[in-house]
Amino acid sequence: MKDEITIIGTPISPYVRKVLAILDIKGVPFRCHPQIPFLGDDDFTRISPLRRIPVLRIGDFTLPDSTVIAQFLEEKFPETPLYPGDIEARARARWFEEYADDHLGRNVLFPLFFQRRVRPVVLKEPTDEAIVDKAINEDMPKVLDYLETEVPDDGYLCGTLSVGDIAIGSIMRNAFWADWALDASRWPRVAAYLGRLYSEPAIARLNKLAESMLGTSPKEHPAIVEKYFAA
Ligand SMILES: N[C@@H](CCC(=O)N[C@@H](CS)C(=O)NCC(=O)O)C(=O)O
Repeated sequence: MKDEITIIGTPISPYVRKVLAILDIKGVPFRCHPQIPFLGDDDFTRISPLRRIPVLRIGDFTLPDSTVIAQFLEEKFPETPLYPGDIEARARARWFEEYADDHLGRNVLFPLFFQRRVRPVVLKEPTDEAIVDKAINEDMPKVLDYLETEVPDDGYLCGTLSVGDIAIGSIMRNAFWADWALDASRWPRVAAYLGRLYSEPAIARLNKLAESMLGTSPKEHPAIVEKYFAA
């Protein structure tokens, strides 16, 4: 179909789940082609010059980058907004999105999930334990100390659920999948906040899908994803 939305990228990626969650919360139908970036062909390079996922495709129109896609989806489907109406809250939501995608991407996702799951499973390379240790013992505590001061007792970072929460929750989830555990006695507000986020139906569904794909062969992924969204 001409107007059908396809998200290219495996739901195991937090950046992909971010845009899938946005589509699901907004009630927009979509398909997902579970591309693994490291296995992309020339066509993938054409639509994603940095060879990263996600990429959105609607007919001949393609758009890379989760933040750019999120803003496009907000403008195209303004119902159920995920950027707050208040200008300051909206700016803060963008800050948390940027903080997650950039800082947590470099200091949480890359050193933990990439080292412990992608390198040994996809790239057949050994995990660099020094990188993992630094992330767990130095960088992650700083992230959690910061978030502990920012998250509210109830609700979300900028009032209602926003793109900032979705971005943070997505990347933190991949840390759990890299056998990292959150010390809830040291960071109780973050633990409660993530618990609320992961109970959001769209986020819970996508996390379940990604969990069912972990440890399976990339060859099986299209069938797993197809079956999941058909159900
Ligand atoms: N800023 C990009 C980051 C996307 C990103 O880094 N995706 C990872 C997968 S989790 C990727 O494609 N990595 C492949 C690579 O860097 O070669 C976005 O928000 O979409």
